[in-house]
Amino acid sequence: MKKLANWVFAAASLAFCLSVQAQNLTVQMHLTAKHGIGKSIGSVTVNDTPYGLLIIPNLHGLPPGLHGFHVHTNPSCGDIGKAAGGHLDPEDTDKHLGPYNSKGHLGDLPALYVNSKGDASLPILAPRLKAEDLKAHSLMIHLHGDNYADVPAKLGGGGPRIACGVIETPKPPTTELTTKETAMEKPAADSSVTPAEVEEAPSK
Ligand SMILES: [Cu+2]
Repeated sequence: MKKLANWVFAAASLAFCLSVQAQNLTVQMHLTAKHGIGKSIGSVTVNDTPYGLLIIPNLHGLPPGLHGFHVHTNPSCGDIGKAAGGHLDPEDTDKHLGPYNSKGHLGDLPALYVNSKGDASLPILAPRLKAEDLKAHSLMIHLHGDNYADVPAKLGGGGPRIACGVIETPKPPTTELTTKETAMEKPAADSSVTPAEVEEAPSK
């Protein structure tokens, strides 16, 4: 009997470990374009850590300075990034409060630093996110910074969507294909149009 109990415990532990396993993903980033995808600017790797999601950019060809950086809802970068919809907001908070406030968009990331050569390599940490949360969404870089607030301008005051990457759902090694693929086919959130347009408003 004890043996059986041990076995059950071992199996349960294994299942638990598999389900909470830390993950990493690499997202290929491109400049946004009106039609199709723009020029490649490198990639961003995200890793689960005990402190949250560590986001490591390996990007080039961007305008120097600080840029708004977010997870957007739709796994699409088309139409100069507008196809990506609004900031990832599964709790429907409708608030842009940055990466450290749990009452706002889950997809609000720390701003991205681009050096004078146009390269971004400084890692940033998003404590509320896991790699799993990003799957089947997109990463977006905006021109200009992000003040992690909706004032004086909505959505951190970011400018146009200059670069984007679709976060692919990697093929799982085992059999559980169905749920993931069904999730990807879900229609885009209908809030997608408004935030994109509001966000573009501050740009000239
Ligand atoms: Cu954004």
